[in-house]
This record gives sequence, structure tokens and C-alpha cells, in this order.
Amino acid sequence: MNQPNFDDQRLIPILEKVKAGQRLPSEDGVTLYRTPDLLGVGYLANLVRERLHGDITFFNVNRHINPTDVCVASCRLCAFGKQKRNENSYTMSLEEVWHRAGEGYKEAVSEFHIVGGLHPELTLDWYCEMLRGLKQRYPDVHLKAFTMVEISYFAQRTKLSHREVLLKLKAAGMDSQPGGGAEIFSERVRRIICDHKIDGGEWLEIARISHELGLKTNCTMLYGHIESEVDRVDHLVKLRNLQDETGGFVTFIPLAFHPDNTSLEHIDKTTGFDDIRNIAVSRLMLDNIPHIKAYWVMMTPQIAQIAQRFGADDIDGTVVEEKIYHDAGATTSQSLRRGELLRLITEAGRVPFERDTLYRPVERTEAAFTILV
Ligand code: V47
Repeated sequence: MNQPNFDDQRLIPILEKVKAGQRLPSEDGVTLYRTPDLLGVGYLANLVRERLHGDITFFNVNRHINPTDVCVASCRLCAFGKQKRNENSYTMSLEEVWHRAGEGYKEAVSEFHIVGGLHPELTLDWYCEMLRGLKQRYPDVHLKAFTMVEISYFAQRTKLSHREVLLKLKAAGMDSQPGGGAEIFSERVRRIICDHKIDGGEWLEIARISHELGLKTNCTMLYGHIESEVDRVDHLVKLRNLQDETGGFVTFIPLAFHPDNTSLEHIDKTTGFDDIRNIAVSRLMLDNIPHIKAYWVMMTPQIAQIAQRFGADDIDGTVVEEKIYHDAGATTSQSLRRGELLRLITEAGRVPFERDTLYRPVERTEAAFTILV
């Protein structure tokens, strides 16, 4: 292996650890966040990414379903949630959810990604019925549903424990959970950007219970608002510690804060430099989480493409009808066709691998290809 020519000599001892497969301590995480030598950080992250996944970049064909944007929490970071009395809010009926999903089924999706606001009237039984209806109609589609924040709210409303809520949803058809709602675990920051949300400890505790019940989940970090580099590293290390215990996280997704239409609108948008850096640092710090996703909706397809050479091995999916980021001013398209994902991957010199939610290969029939290309 050629020795790289780092601009920042502080990366040399980190290279030695990366080459030896050693865990990086928090101080290295802070250095990786603060150095201007992004190419150096990317070089290190790419070593790990290629060691784990070679030239493969994963993607899937999925559809997002957001049954309601009514939310009792008014998080300052969010442009999606609305109060029930807001005439622009919406709540789908069960029939509507199943109908939307049917459009996804025609698009040959392998996953429905289902999250929504904390609705004060929809019951846990309603959500279970929604899942059962989806499974009955589309038995082959994986249901990745509900963040830890939603689980906590269902528990609060029903007076059941987190475990009981998760068991009910699992029995109704929930196959895994997305990684949202983690934001940043620092309580100081959380009090400002999402003070109505569960704290970081509860988010991690619910993830732990999910994993104990055999559910796989994703995890995220929201960056680019008022957090410091130390807060970011603290967040990554907390995820890494839980993963050591449970092994239940499949994919980490760093999420850039989009300020438009939120009450934090005065905050500058993240830069491409910071977006790429978050991919690279998370790949290096999260040595026990298999996949790092460059979510193209959030970082643009162009940056997601470059991220494949800076530590990311996944660029998410076709998505179809993304709402959370578009309400917060995202100017990216609301979906990408499978062919476009393939082009983003092959032009970066990577090999596309269509996966299901749990990273098993997806076999396509001729008929499915004619819809998808
Ligand atoms: O939990 C909300 C974030 C998350 C804003 O698991 C915002 O595969 C930026 O979790 N600006 C939802 N971010 C998205 C999410 C996700 C996305 C793609 C894949 C997966 C997965 C998970 O978006 C929320 C919150 O952290 N968010 N508002 C905003 N204004």
C-alpha cells in the first residue's frame, strides 16, 4: 500500500491505527472533524470502506410513506410536523395508506419506509391495523417502520412498556426500524433544537430493547445546527458503545440539518465539505456498524456520488415522495429512478448491488425490470 502524502501530519498516527484495525478514541474523532485535510480523512475512510465492502455500493428500491404530519411535539429543527388545528396538516385513512403502498408495489419496491408525526388521536391499534393491512396486501415488502420517538409516544399513550409496544408492532408486521429521531444526544443541544422529544438516553434504551427482541434498526445523527465537533464525536461513541453490546444497528446515516421553514432558519446550510466529512468520520469512528449511507435526498445526488469514495457504501434508494426534507427546503427531486441510481454508482467506479433492507440481494424478474429501468 502506498503511503499517502497527508497535508496534516496528525493523520499519520491515525493511519497506523486504521491499518492495524484498531479502534479510534474520541480525541482522534475530534481531530478528524477539525483538520482541513479532507482528502486525508477521505483516504482513511476509504481504506475502511473498501476493506469492508470492496467496490460494492448498495442501493434499494423503496417508497416512503408518512401517514400523518400532525405532531404534538413542535421541535425547532422540524418543518414537517404540524398541529392538528393547522388547516395544512394531513392524516391519511388506512385505505389511503394501503393505496399509496399499492403504487409502491407497482413500482416493484422491496421496502416501505414508514414514519410520521406524533398524532394525539391515532391509536396503537390503528398503527397495528395499518401494518397488518400492508402485510396482507404486499407480503413480500419489508416494513421498516417507526422511530424510537414514535415508540416512546405509543408507550406513553397506551401506558404499555416500550417492550410491549415493540412486541405488538412486531407481531403486526413491523420488520425493522429506521434510524430517525436520534438527532444529537447532547442534552444541552437537544434542549434547544428538540426539547419536546425523548432524551438521548431513552432513544438508546429503546434501540437496545428493539435489538434484544431481534429487530434490526438504523441510526442517524443530525449535524450542522448548533452542535460542536465534541458533541458529534460523543454521539458517534454512544452509538458505537451500544452496538458493541447488541450488534443490532445495520446502517448509520448522517443527516445534514436543513433550516428552511423551521424556527432555526437563521442557521447557515451545511457545505459539501462538511457533508463529505461527516460520511468519512462516521465510517472511521463506527468501526462496528456495517454500513454508512449517503442519503442522496439530504446531500444531493452529486455529493452522495462523491461520498462513495469517502467512506459511504450505500446511497439509499428510489425513495419516492420524500416529505421531511422537502418541507425543510430540500431542492433535490422527490425520487430517483433505479437507472439513475445505477449511473451515480457506476460513474463513481463502484459496482451497484441492489439490496433489500437487510442487505440481501434482490432478484428481479424481467417484468419488474421493465417498470424500473
Ligand atoms: O428524524 C427532521 C431529520 C429525520 C429536519 O433509517 C431533519 O434508512 C434535516 O431518519 N433538516 C428523518 N433533518 C429521516 C431519517 C432517515 C432518512 C433516510 C433513511 C433513514 C433510514 C432514515 O430527519 C428526522 C430528523 O432527524 N429531520 N427535520 C430538517 N429540517
